[in-house]
Amino acid sequence: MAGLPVLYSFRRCPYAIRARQGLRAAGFEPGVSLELREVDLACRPPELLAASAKATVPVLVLPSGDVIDESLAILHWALEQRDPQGWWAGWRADQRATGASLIEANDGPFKHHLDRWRYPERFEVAEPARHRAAALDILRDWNQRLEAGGWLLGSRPALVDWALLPFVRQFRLSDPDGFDAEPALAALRAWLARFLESPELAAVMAPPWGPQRSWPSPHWLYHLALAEDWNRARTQELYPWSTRGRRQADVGFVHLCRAHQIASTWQRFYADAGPVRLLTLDPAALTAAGLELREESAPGSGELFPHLYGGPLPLAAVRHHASYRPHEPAGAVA
Ligand SMILES: N[C@@H](CCC(=O)N[C@@H](CS)C(=O)NCC(=O)O)C(=O)O
Repeated sequence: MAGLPVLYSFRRCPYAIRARQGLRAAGFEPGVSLELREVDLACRPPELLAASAKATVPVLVLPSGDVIDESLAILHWALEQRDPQGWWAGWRADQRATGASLIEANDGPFKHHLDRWRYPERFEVAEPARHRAAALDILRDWNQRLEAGGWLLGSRPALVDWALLPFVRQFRLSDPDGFDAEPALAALRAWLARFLESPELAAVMAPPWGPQRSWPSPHWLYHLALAEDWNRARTQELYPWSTRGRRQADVGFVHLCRAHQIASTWQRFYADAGPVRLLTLDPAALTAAGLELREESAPGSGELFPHLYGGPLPLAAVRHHASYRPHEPAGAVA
């Protein structure tokens, strides 16, 4: 997929949803005119860190090498390419300015209060209800605007609607019953309900826009493990396996693979196994632990695979572990 814009995204992130919606509206299609790389924020790929020092999602890397690492700027870039639904085109300067100030209120105070209400421990907030009340004040203001035409700037959706809706969705998801019972929000609820049922949202939450699994980086190494072996290893602080049913002490090395070899390795050795975990390994941590990586051919495959020599797999080099299935379940909107 060389030569395509690359979008680093995180399925549930409202900023990333915003960017995906804009790119989709502009006619981009993952796997065709854009490469989408789903990111696990607990284990960001080195390619994302190299593109953007702040490494938040979304980040768009253009074929020219230019990097856009703000969701709003990605939205604007997308609509500059094509804007068939008039999210930006056709609005007057004063309407655009109103939209910009609403986005400022969303990305600033509304998100601030939303986060502190949702995650009081993380933000060391003593009275989360105060933050919910402050966010509701902002929602009531938006509700008034929506009463006239059903959309923030009038009777059809504009960029500002798509920019704010993922955040209002997040607010409702935090306490759906409380949100649904809130007085003076009827127009806003109708606006959000249309969004929640829209093909626009469904499309960006399901593959290929919203994959369930993270993008495997060619800079990392991988190891498939039976979930029961991995769980035991974590309690015993030792993973003694080389591959399924064979110990490192007997084989002499640990079988690893690269990003493009994960699915075929699973197919060959784990297809009939129970739950399997995919371990993501940092090669630098392996060599820092005094171990040696050798590229060796695997009998029957005609391919070179990385083999780890010098001891069992060090748990400290495992950057991430997640359940692995080669085929993704259908993406639910959650
Ligand atoms: N201003 C940024 C905010 C993006 C953002 O904060 N994304 C979150 C995920 S929802 C993130 O990457 N958080 C990780 C971090 O802040 O390190 C934008 O609009 O793109």
